[in-house]
Amino acid sequence: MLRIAIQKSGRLFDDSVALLRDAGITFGSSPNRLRSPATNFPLEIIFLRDDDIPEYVEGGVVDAGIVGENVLLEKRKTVQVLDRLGFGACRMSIALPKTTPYAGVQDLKNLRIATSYRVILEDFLQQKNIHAEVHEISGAVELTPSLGLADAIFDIVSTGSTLLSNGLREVETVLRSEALLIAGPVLSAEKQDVLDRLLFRMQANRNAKGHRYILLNAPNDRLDEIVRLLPGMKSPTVLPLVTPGWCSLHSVVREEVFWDVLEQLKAAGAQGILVAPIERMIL
Ligand code: PRT
Ligand code: ZN
Repeated sequence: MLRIAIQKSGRLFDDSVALLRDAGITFGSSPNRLRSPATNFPLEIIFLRDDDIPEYVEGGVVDAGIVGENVLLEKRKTVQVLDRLGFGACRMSIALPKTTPYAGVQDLKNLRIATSYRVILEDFLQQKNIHAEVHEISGAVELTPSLGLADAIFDIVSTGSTLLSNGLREVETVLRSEALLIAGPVLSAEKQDVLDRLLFRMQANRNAKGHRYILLNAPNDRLDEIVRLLPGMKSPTVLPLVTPGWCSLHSVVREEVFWDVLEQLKAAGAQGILVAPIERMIL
């Protein structure tokens, strides 16, 4: 039985639950639950505040967890990062009041910077050899300059609208973050096996999302050219059509290029092109 911690509520909750459910795992996730055993997989889901997850994973209270990279870096815990999950994307930036001039990091010298992420900020300042006064506060960091409590802030930014509505502008991006799957430094063989099965399922889903299934009819004399456009997983499947001189071709195409490939296929004489989503894909 593997124990995995996910955020109890907040920005990572929905995507974390969806990630596990898409991997075929069934469990309850009602808001007042603290733990929930999966009914069809040797997994127990523990619901925690995101700030606690790195420590619980490091200490072996849970075996794995889903947490923002920003939180992991701030907590400085020793864990394995097994996967980058592609959700919870944000950046951590230094922002100044719109009216404060800024020419480069040197302008941060001796400023009072408010943040909930002291460790990450201090690392950055040290790396740049800048002395500034770091004020650690637990919330509403963006209000501190207008209250006269700080000259600058260091905080999470995603759309930037919070900064904008507080009269602030982003001047340095220190970190780009997304949700990570982490695990303890040492796991038993049995737990590692469950984790590998989970990773396999997550990978199959991710591959499927990044690809489309494509079917088309091709004139035999243009087949080589069309096959070159569609390398597929190994090579495309080609089947003869009843109509002489034509065949049907099945393949997969990468999501990010599929419109370009479609245009090229049309130009190469392909007809009756069908593109379908893929549910799972194992390479
Ligand atoms: O209760 P718990 O401690 O578990 O949750 P929390 O309140 O500490 O965290 P939560 O749920 O707000 O965020 C969890 C994680 O989501 C963070 O650690 C990040 O990894 C990630 N994430 C992604 C974000 C954002 N985007 C984000 N925009 N976390 C916070 N924000 C804040 C940001 O600070 C700003 O104040 O959202 C506000 C809006 O951002 P803009 O730029 O879109 O206006
Ligand atoms: Zn938190």
